[in-house]
Amino acid sequence: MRKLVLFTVLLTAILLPLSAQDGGDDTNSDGKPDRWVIMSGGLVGEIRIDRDYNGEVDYIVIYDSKSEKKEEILDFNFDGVMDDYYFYSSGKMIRREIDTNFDGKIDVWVYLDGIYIQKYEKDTDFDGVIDVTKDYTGE
Ligand SMILES: [Ca+2]
Ligand SMILES: [Ca+2]
Ligand SMILES: [Ca+2]
Ligand SMILES: [Ca+2]
Repeated sequence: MRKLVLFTVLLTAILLPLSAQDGGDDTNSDGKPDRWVIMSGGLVGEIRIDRDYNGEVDYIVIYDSKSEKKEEILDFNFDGVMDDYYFYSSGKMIRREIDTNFDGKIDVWVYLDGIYIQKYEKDTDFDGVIDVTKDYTGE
């Protein structure tokens, strides 16, 4: 009997923080959650934010196992579809992918070394085929 009580207490202790996390934080006190922190292996794995408080996540930051920022995803025009992707390696931005016409498909790819652009590719007519490439590394 004693074991069962202990088990129940433990279970409650484990479940409570989890369910609170699922609900997210209400940072603007409007009664609706707008910030979610997803833990992974005891570390923050992901943060999701609803920047315009409409109930839809429009900004996500993903961290790697060393707590370094790995990826940032943004819904720039708040239409519910992510359109701006930032990829990082060792704290430096290495790539950015943008859906500039908001049709759900990436049409600009930028390759960087931190702040310096090395190369970019564009699909200017949005047919899914890259038609402009500029490489700064070979010049
Ligand atoms: Ca809120
Ligand atoms: Ca939103
Ligand atoms: Ca969007
Ligand atoms: Ca596009």
